Amino acid sequence: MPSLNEVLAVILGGGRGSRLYPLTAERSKPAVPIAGKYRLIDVPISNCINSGLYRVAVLTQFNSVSLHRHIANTYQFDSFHQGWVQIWAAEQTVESTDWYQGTADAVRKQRFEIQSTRAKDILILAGDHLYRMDYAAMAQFHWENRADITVAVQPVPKTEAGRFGLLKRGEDGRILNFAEKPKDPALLQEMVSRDDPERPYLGSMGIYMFRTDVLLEMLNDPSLEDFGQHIIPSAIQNKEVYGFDYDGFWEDIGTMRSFYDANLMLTQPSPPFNFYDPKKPIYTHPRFLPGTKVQNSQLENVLLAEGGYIKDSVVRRSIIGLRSQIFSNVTLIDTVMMGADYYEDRMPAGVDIPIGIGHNSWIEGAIVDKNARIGSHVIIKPFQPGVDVDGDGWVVRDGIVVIRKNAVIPAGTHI
Ligand code: ADQ
Ligand code: ADP
Repeated sequence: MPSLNEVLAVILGGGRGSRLYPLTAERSKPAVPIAGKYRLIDVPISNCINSGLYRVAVLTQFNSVSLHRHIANTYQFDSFHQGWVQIWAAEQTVESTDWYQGTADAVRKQRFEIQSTRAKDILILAGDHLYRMDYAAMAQFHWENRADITVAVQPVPKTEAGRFGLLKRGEDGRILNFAEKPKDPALLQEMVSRDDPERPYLGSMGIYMFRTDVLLEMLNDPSLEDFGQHIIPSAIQNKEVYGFDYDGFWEDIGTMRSFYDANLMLTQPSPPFNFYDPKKPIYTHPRFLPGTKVQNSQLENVLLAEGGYIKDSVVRRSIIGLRSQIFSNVTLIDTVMMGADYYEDRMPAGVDIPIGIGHNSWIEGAIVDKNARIGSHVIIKPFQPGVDVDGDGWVVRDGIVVIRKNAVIPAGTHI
């Protein structure tokens, strides 16, 4: 049986990142902050570490400084592990002047790096999922079945079938058919794999384990650009493909709505996903910040990160990120406040609003990106789902108001 030391994890860090724009305007998607003190990339990397998988490559199109800093400051293994976490950014070479096209193309462009690791198997992961999974169990299953490809699958209800790649599993456990996000009723009927009428389908989680030689051989065909659309459907024809069952909490948080909902879910008394698990923690950059000081305020279902200050305010169902400053008489509801990168000793020239939220402001249904300066007497209310608007320093995406990183929202603004 091979060992996890012979497996390379490759995390798909995102294409253009347009679905999370403007959170991805100045950073790559893996560096987007989540849950007040983490970044999206901490989830799959922590799953790798907790599974005993210590070689991790993050593929990204956007080579952002904050992602580099975060990886360099957080994921350094000691000399007993021989592990590493590297960023493989899209680069132009003599051979290729294109940036990554689809997900498989992103991996193809790094085939020499992959070969140089001499890994026997490659675990392909997405960078925008919230879940905890033991990849060691998946690897064991892959090796026991002598699979070419193993796809992590979960039960999917009828209402969500169109969002997933669906797999049809035969008696012997092998995958016989695959349809990427099918809509056609006849095809959907054909893809039923489970007896359960509530959740009759097996959906691909976009998590794949490949024998390295099988993957590299398939990538020789330049028409196969995307895992879901091309590689997996083509593999069904002539490769041994198996489905590995997973039935825990799992959420794709790559859209503004799902990202927002997943953050607010964490403020519930017993959320279905918890960042804290003593056996399988989610790791992040250690920071040595003091506790957040809360003075004369009312907090209800709040996830509060360190280093902040809240005075004479009311906060409900919200995330308060690192170094957040909330001044007096503020009402904050259903909001994801990402916090600040630094404490400022003095404001930049021409700016008279400090980082944080000014007095007498009402902020509801928003995502406030890092280092934003919201003046006093500002009112922000959510829009109807589906509404998109572009403003100065803010946008509305699917009804959620997003205050951009470093934005200055003048006193008295109503959004
Ligand atoms: P999607 O999530 O729709 O479906 P896709 O948009 O290709 O697939 O994204 C997969 C992952 O790759 C995401 O984390 C994304 O950010 C990243 N990514 C996309 N383009 C990239 C690029 N050019 N370079 C680097 N990273 C990139 C997939 C499968 C479905 C499955 C769902 C489960 O295709 O079959 O059901 O995932 O969510
Ligand atoms: P985090 O603390 O969220 O992990 P980073 O690793 O990106 O975030 O750290 C915050 C970064 O902001 C640090 O690199 C810090 O040097 C930088 N920083 C500090 N002061 C300022 C400033 N005045 N303007 C911009 N960036 C600053």
